[in-house]
Amino acid sequence: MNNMANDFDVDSTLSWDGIHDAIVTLGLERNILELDRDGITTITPEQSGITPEFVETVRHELIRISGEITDRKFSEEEGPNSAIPSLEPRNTFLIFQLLAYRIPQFEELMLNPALQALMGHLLGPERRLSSLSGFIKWQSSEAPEGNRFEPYGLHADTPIKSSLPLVPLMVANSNFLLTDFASWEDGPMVVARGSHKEGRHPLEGDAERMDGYFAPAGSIVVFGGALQHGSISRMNSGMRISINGYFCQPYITPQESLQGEFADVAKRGKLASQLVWQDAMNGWGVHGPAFMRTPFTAKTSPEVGYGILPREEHPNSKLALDNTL
Ligand SMILES: O=C(O)CCC(=O)C(=O)O
Ligand SMILES: [Fe+2]
Repeated sequence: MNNMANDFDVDSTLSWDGIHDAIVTLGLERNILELDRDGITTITPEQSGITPEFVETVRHELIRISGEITDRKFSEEEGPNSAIPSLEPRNTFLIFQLLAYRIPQFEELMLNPALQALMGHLLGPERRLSSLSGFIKWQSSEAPEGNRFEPYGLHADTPIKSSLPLVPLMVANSNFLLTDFASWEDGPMVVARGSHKEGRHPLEGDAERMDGYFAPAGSIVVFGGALQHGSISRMNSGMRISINGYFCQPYITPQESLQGEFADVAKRGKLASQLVWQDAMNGWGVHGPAFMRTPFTAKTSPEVGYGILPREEHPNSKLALDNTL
């Protein structure tokens, strides 16, 4: 990381004033203007402080995981060593969910000061992580047909039918590029610049106004949930790799269930704890909410069967048995 990003306390982005100051301190004014005009912007490695070594380490991790998951050998230059028939001819694309469980470097990425300053601008002080996924593409054996966007159709990331450009937004996304997205053949993301102001999801006819969005490896591309976008098949040999960090408001159901699983990450500070839902007031699993774990006994623990208490032993059993109520 560069010195400015390195010394920056990301917990300062837990207030609107702090977010404002972070944007100025980290020199992100151009990005704010682009988010307003286009709905999308790129954080350069100079702004994020992300080093080429970090990019390389994470890229290798994702290539390794690609092979592990598909039981093949992947290389950056060639993709998989044997075709995956169910994905041919054009869906030569994989998303690995739950990357926070798979690679230790996710913390450094998620807590990057420039990323959190822009996410703060789009989502405000209450933002959380929704999901962290690896996006992998390799060469398609056939070109896309006509104007179709494959393997990833046109959409806006907002999870409900309306994509109202609320302030702050419901969701916002970031793509950390681990390879260069330099030409159409690389299979870049496509975007309708300015469409974040329209408050709707794209229709087939919107394909015509999609531009390719290009940026070099090491960049973090940031866009709000109302932007209409998609991506196209890769026609070059080799791999196209990114990590997509999706953030949301606390009132949105996150894509991944993270609560209670990242106590170690939560120790890194208030923002880290909030992002992994450590303090969440809702969405808990069988162990109960983080703020008040259910005092199960060995007999009643979820491991031996959730809901094991017979109804008549329940403290309110008199009420439960009174069927006149
Ligand atoms: O990178 C892609 O291919 C699509 C990305 C996308 O739609 C997203 O991150 O929301
Ligand atoms: Fe998307």
